[in-house]
Amino acid sequence: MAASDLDYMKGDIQALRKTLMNAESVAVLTGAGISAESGVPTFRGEGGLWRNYRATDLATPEAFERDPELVWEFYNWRRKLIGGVQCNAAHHALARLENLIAKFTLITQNVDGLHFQAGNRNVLEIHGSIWRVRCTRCHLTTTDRSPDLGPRPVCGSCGGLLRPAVVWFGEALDPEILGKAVEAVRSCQVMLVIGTSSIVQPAASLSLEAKSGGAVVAEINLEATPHSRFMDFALHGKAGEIVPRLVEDWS
Ligand code: BJW
Repeated sequence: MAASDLDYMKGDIQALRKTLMNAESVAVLTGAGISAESGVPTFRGEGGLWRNYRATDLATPEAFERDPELVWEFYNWRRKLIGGVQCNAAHHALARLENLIAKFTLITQNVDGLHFQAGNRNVLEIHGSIWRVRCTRCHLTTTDRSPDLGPRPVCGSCGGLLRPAVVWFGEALDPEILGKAVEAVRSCQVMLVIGTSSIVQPAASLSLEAKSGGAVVAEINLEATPHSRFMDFALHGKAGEIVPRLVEDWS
C-alpha cells in the first residue's frame, strides 16, 4: 500500500462497529467492489471492465442505437457470468445488518441482484438491474433471468426491441428511486460506502449529502478514493473481510 493511501486511513473496525451498534438509522451505498470477491468484474482499476472495453461503445444510449447487437453481446456475457456467481461474506453481513438496525436502507449501484439474493429487503437499485429488460417501443419492463437473451431480444407484448433496464451514462436515474436514496442518506445516523470508486454521479454525492446531514460516514475500499478525505472512517481492505467484522458479536 502506498504511503499516500495510509495517510487517508482513519479509524478502526472496532470503533466503527461500536458506532453502528449505537445507531438506529443506517444507510449503505455499495459499488462494484462489494461483488468483486464473488467474481464479478469491477468497472475501473485492475481487471475492470472499462480497461478492456470502452464505456462509450457499450453503456450509453447512443451505443445501443448504433449497434444494439454489440451491446446485447456485452450484457448477455455479463448475465451468464453473474448468473453463475454466489453472494460473498460482505453481502451476507449486510443482510445481517439489516436485521439489526431499526431503519436500514441499502442503496446499490450494482445491477447484479446479489443483495436481494443475500436476503436484504430494503434495496434501492439506483442503476437498475441486469435481470430486468425494458421495451424501447412500449416501455414495458419485465424480469427475465435467462442467461442469454440472444442478439436482438423483442418485447412479448408489442414486438419492439428490448434493452437492459439499467442506467447508462447520460441517462437520468429513476427520480422516485433516487429520491428515496437521498431521503435515506439525509436522515441516517451512519452511512457506509463500500466498494465504490466514488466517481460516478449522482451516486458519488450521496455520501456528501449524508455528511452534511450530520451522519457519521465510513468508507470501506481496497484503496483511497476522492472521498476518503471527507470520511470519518476510511478503512482500506477487502469488503469480504471488513464488513463481516462489523456485525460480529452484537448482544
Ligand atoms: C473493493 C474490492 C473489494 C475492488 N473490497 N473494495 C457531474 C460531474 C461530472 C460528470 C457527471 C456529473 N453528473 C453526471 C455526470 C455524468 C456521468 C458521470 O458521473 N460520469 C463520471 C464518469 C464523471 N453520470 C451519468 O451519466 C449518470 N446520469 C446522470 O447524471 O444523468 C443526469 C441527467 C438528468 C436528466 C436527464 C438526463 C440526464 C448515470 C450514470 C450511470 C452509470 N452507469 C454504469 C453502468 C450501469 C449498467 C451496467 O452495470 O452495465 O454504472 S457505469 C458503472 O459505474 C456502473 C457502476 O454502477 C458505476 C459506478 O462504478 P463503481 O461501482 O464505483 O465501480 P468502480 O469499478 O468504479 O469501482 C470499484 C471500487 O471497488 C474501486 O474503488 C476499488 O478499489 C474497490 N474494490 N475490489 C472493497 N474486494
